[in-house]
Amino acid sequence: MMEPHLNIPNNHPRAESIRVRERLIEGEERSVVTKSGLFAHGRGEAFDYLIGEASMPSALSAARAAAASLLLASHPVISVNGNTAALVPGALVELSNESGAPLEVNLFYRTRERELAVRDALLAAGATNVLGVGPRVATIPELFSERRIVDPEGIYKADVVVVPLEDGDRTEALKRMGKFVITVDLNPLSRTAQTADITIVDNIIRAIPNILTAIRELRSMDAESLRSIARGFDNKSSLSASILFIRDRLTALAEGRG
Ligand code: PTJ
Repeated sequence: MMEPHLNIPNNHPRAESIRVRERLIEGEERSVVTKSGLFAHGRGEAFDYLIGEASMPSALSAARAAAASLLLASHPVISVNGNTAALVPGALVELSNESGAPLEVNLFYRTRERELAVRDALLAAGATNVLGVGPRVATIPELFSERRIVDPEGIYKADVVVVPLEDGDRTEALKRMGKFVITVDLNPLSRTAQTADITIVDNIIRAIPNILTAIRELRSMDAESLRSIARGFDNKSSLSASILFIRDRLTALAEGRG
């Protein structure tokens, strides 16, 4: 266990946010997180400020639709990158157990060292089987980043893929392969957010536990009721609701009503 860099007093107004940052910095030192992951987190933090660091109603509905889609899937898979492994390893393992979706390491900045570091972070959090680190043969067509390399038993044959903090190119490539894509992205304007089938505009720290809660609630429902929840979700309307929520919140703050 690495020494924490800072002793953050509990009464510091930004204590939780600083602790989250520390998790990423420690993750970077263990090669779980790539340096670009630190920048990506900063971008996410800025959007989290705008939404008020709490799950918006649209994010809760999106998490519920994601839960229904995972319960209906024949072969769901959860793609794990450096940031998600550093921030929510335990919740990812729980989501994998509850949904039956295996975890697959899939990195934009892929090195053997990072693959193993991310796998180890998941194993340390209780995972028993992690895909994406063995000798892989499958590739996503027309994709040129390292994210094209996928596990033939995982993302390659999946019908539903959870890809949090994703890049737009791969989301588009997964869609072209006929996958149903669920993402988590604090930026409702990102290409991934706009391309996915379900975008949860929320911090991954809140979004994965929200999907878990919804799975536990919906688990006893029959397939037809689950299908009606999944079909009743429209990503474009949900993204619009997120953007309008931010607009209304900023208006209220600007007028001293926040
Ligand atoms: O571990 P690797 O090599 O796979 O690399 C991971 C990163 C995140 C560096 C890589 O996927 C990347 O460069 O992603 P992007 O294109 O920067 O996109 C990341 C998106 O996630 C941005 O839209 C951020 O706003 C958003 N984001 C950052 N932190 C969070 C977040 N969304 C939800 N929760 C967060 N904590």
